[in-house]
Amino acid sequence: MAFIDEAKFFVKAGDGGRGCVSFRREKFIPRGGPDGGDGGNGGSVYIEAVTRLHSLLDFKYRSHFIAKNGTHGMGKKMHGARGKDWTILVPVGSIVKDVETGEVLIDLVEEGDRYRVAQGGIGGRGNVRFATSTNRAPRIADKGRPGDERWLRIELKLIADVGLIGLPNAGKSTLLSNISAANPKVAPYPFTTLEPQLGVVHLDYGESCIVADIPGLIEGASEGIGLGHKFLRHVERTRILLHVIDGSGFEGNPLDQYRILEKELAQFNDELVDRKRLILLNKKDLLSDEELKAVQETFQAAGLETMAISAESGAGLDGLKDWLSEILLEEEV
Ligand SMILES: Nc1nc2c(ncn2[C@@H]2O[C@H](COP(=O)(O)OP(=O)(O)OP(=O)(O)O)[C@@H](O)[C@H]2O)c(=O)[nH]1
Ligand SMILES: [Mg+2]
Repeated sequence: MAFIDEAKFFVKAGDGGRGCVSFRREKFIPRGGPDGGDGGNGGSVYIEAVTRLHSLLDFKYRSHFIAKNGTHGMGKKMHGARGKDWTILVPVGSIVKDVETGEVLIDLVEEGDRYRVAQGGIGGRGNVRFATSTNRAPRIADKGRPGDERWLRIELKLIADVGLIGLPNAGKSTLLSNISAANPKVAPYPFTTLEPQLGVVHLDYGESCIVADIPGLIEGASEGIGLGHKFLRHVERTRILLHVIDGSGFEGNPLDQYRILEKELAQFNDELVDRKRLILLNKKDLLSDEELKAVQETFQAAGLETMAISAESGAGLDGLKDWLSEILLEEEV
């Protein structure tokens, strides 16, 4: 499932420090020569890709990245200090464009890919450098050059690892909001989610995965009924499906809800039948222990793996994350 996350930001490299005009003044040396040092170079702004980031969230909080200016040169031939560079860390898979021209500047495909997006200004030369045989006491020095500045756009195509599927009102969005920082709309009626939503779920050992919540699916979805069909193609690329079922909403055979939806998935793309999946019996808080046990046994008897959770209260969600960690790590081997 691919989404484009994007942000606009401004980068400014540091200006070069001014060169210094100064003359040596020492006892017993009446007319010391020039000794003004050069200004330091301004810091540059870099962009570097890291795998541990998965979103452009940081750009929501900061849109200006300004590297330090070089300091001015001083007497006694002391050069100004270099301005500190600024490195902006971004997720692997980001591309950066120049806002003005629309030109793609960089495509960050691997961890450690690093590019300079604004070059620091060169420091000005101190008066020492202007001394010649005819002008031994130059009173001139360069100003530092200004650092580059420009507006950039960053775009990131996110691929979800896990897809949440289920009938409308099953609690998919509630689940996403409880396991990630995403904030999808939740409401006690069907078809609340109109557009797919993504969330990053943090797992053990610093691992994380991206979970996609899509609008609820209904019978006939594969033929275009309801909203969900439009987004089914997105779950095609996920590695794991979490089939969320409203455990409290059974009338008749608890497997019916499950089967309706699985049939739609299979009709849409029969490869989805073999996709790793877990059935989440949600809203377990609304069931008595006996009811829950009965439902779970029905699924088990059909050879299906279930986990009972309450997306709302959070019960069972640690277990769900452990399960995800295990499967995702396993799959990477
Ligand atoms: N009691 C209880 N209510 C829950 C639980 N999880 C979700 N709900 C409620 O169920 C209703 C539907 O939740 P949503 O998360 O919007 O359901 P959804 O599956 O995203 O629905 P669509 O977007 O329409 O497909 C809301 O009123 C939630 O508060 C739960 O674990 N226990
Ligand atoms: Mg929803």
